[in-house]
Amino acid sequence: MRTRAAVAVAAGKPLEIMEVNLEGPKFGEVLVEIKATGICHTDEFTLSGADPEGLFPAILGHEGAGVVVECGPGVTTLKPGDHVIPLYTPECRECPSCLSQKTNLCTSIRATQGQGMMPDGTSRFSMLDGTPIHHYMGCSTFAQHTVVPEIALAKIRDDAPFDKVCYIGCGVTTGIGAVINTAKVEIGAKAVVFGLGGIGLNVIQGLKLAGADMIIGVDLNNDKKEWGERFGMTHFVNPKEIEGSVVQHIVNMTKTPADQIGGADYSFDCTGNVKVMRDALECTHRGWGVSVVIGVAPAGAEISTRPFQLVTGRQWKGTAFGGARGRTDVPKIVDWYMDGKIQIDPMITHTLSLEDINKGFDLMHEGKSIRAVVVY
Ligand code: NAD
Ligand code: AHE
Ligand code: ZN
Repeated sequence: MRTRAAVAVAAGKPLEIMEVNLEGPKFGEVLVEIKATGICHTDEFTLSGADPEGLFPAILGHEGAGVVVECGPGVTTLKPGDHVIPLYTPECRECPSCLSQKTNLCTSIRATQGQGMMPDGTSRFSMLDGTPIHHYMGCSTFAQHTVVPEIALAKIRDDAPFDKVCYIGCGVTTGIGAVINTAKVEIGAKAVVFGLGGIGLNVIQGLKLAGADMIIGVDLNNDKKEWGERFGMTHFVNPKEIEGSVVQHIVNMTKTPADQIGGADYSFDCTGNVKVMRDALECTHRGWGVSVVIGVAPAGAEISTRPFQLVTGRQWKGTAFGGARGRTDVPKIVDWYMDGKIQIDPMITHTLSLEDINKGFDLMHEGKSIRAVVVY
């Protein structure tokens, strides 16, 4: 069949909207009509050329929601008409990682996914002249139709709006999951969130749900103060507007008469900047501070700190997709949204057509959007 897609033809170039060929689903695969997709900073990271796994041409997009059109042979858990969210972290429930119950990082198809291919090592997408186009993160939601392995689809309820719950395909789950699954934040905690974008605001929302007392947001953009406050941020810091280091500033803010050491119980990097990651670790409390890396950093970037920071009890952790097991957890998060337990609508600041998808990237660069969503 043919479908419309925004194709990343080369690093650093705008996406090109075109008709592409899409082969039907093979064994264990499912053809999905994408109804809506968010634009995440990770799409921009790969499009920019900073992603060591970036491949071109490719159909990017990994934050979608849609409807099953056709199931390939061997598919048993989905049928045409089911509403689904594609998962860049699949859940096969059979690989050593899934069976370990220690991680959400299913390894069953990670190698071919990283090569921009379906599990059999081939692509379903091609240009009209026959040139193969890579899949992206196993999802390729910047196409009106896509093929996704069955194990990488979460079946969701039929009454959830696609243009909102698509955000659960990455940003919402990553932010809230980082708090609940990875950091396991407890009631009364003091936490710091670096970067108040589409992920950071969901970390704030998660911290509020978890019952944190002090939620400090850090961003270079003062417009983000009001955004953070809408979701539960109690204090805002713009590192450009303080005296001295952001680490010392946060340590001072978290001191109490009874605790003159100071430091946050938890911190979260939602910027992808390795200097920020260091600050995020070093502003946590001696003895027990936990810092969670969420941001993804360019090829060649490395994090550093004095080992003393770890010797004295701080822990560095990382999280992908908020530690969520997609097929199990995503339908529950959709229920939380439908039951009013979490907010999504206010964070979707812009709705665009596929033709205008490059405007979504412009809005992100200008710091004007939280999430831009393409509706097909
Ligand atoms: P975004 O562009 O919406 O937000 C980034 C925010 O960080 C902006 O508000 C920006 O002003 C702020 N910022 C930039 N540099 C800063 C600095 N030095 N100090 C303080 N604030 C700074 O991006 P997003 O969609 O929220 O994504 C954030 C990061 O998370 C990206 O690196 C993205 O690739 C990554 N991400 C990771 C996962 C995961 O599973 N680990 C999932 C989704 C996104
Ligand atoms: N290809 C990049 C890695 C990017 C990365 O870490 N991706 C996250 C999801 S970001 C979603 O917006 C992830 O899931 N990582 C786990 C994995 O298996 O990729 C690079 O740096 O090579
Ligand atoms: Zn993402």
